[in-house]
Amino acid sequence: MTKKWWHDKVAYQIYPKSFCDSNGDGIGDLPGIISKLDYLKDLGVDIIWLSPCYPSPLADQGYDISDYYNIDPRFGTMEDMERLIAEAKKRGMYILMDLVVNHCSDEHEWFKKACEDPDGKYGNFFYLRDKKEGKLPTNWRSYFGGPVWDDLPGTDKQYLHVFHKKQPDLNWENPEVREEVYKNINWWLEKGLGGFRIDAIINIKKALPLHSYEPDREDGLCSVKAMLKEAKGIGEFLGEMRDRTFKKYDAFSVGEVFDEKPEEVPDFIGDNGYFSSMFDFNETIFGQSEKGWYDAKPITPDDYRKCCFEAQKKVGDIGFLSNIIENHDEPRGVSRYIPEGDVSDQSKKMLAVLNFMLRGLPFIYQGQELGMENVPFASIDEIDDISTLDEYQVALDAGLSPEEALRIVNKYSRDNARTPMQWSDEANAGFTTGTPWLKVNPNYKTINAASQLQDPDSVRSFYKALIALRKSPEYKETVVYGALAPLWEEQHNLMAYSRKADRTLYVIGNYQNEEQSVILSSPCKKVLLNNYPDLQMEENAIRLHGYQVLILEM
Ligand code: TEU
Ligand code: CA
Repeated sequence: MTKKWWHDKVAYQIYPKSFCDSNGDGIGDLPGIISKLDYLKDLGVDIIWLSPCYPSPLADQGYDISDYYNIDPRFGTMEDMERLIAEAKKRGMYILMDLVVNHCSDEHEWFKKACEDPDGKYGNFFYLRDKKEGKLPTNWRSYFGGPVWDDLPGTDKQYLHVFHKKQPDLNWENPEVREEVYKNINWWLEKGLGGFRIDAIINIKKALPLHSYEPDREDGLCSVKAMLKEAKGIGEFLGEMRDRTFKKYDAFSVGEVFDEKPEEVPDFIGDNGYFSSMFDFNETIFGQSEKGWYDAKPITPDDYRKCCFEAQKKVGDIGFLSNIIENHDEPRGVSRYIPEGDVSDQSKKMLAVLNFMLRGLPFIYQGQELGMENVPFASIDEIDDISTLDEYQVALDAGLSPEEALRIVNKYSRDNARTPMQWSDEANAGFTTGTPWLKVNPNYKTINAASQLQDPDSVRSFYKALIALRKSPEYKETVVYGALAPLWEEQHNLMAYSRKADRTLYVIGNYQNEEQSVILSSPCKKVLLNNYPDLQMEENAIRLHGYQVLILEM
């Protein structure tokens, strides 16, 4: 594997709407982000991924873009964006934007022109089909519920949207669409961006001709995934995109890739892969059900370990995964991966180490470094997210009571991760002086950045130490490139592995409240990180406290 500039970095995802509001309108913005660059630099962050901040009707919170060459006035101005890139650069940091090109907004001028003249140039920017009474072109169910087809306003046609109806799919088969995408990427890279996170990209290749599949729910529709399984040839688009854009700039690109087959890993992230990296979603998709969130199976510590190791094995040293505990589409990782009732600073630190020390590029989602938790939503009226509103209805339709459906929402809602960043114990967690667009998690008085910055034992201080270890001259090579091998896999509720390069490190986490022991095969030279003040070790036997985690040099 060829070494790349970004391999030894640490990345951080910002959800701009909820990060920091500089002008009191209740919406986070770019000047707010600029004011927090020193906070991120202090933590040890090098790469910052911004979820979309382009002009957007915000039907899907910015993942519906109406102008790819601008900044939404709610988030700031183009000058703010240029200043952000420059200020980041001054601090040795890189900015990534979100590339959302499976679809645009129905308020984008391409779509408006397609409505005006569906048989003209812009009609071919989308998937349009003649409207037939009582029959949809295909029976696919959109990711956000309901059929993927809606009427093209003012015409006798329908258009395809695999996400929300305000997110019409772009027709990647049309070379003119691809040219527009490459032109836009290069325009931003010229501005000095470090690269892109690439949204929902596996959806760009449709199986042609479009047709229906076996229904998988009583609504008579089928998951878009049935079609994606059959779609071949996405590589031609992705390879072309790489060659025409990222490659020329040595830019970083991380793909939101799902369901890749083991034999496709080299194509995606090998030495000349389509992307620099792709996210490991093996843990987040665990237990998913075609029926919906209400039917999902919770993940246990042993499942979590298995998912991480599977992904590591699949990729090996072919390329570099991007490892996450959570993102803006997922509940908070500490609430999901730590058994209920066991969530504590100790267990949060354990989860941090187990994920962070995996081979790959660690991505921290805003607030994760503080151990931010899921939000107790008291009613569905407190929810903004379209996906959650759909899943709530799906649960009700399946016969769950409103109370049960709300419990599911509390567990899986994307809004768990989207509440304002908790900066301090002041009003609205110090996020805004106005009224926040989404409710603040009531636990902000105890979980916030200001208090954790002063506390050497806080979750944030622990993250900072973990990041410093990845960057230390002595251990960098091993933490970044070391081969990973699982340890003591037969032990229940224990996740442990070695990382080997010029040095050998052991990462050991006791994933339960009860103590348990491990026997080292050789003596340990040094304890590099420990989430407890003490270590119970006799000869080569270590008795681990509940949720104790250790990084040892062997
Ligand atoms: O998500 C794509 C994705 O595949 C979805 O399955 C997502 O995991 C699901 O909506 C969760 O409920 C990306 C973005 O990350 C997401 O925020 C957007 O809503 C979506 O694309 C459409 O752009
Ligand atoms: Ca604002």
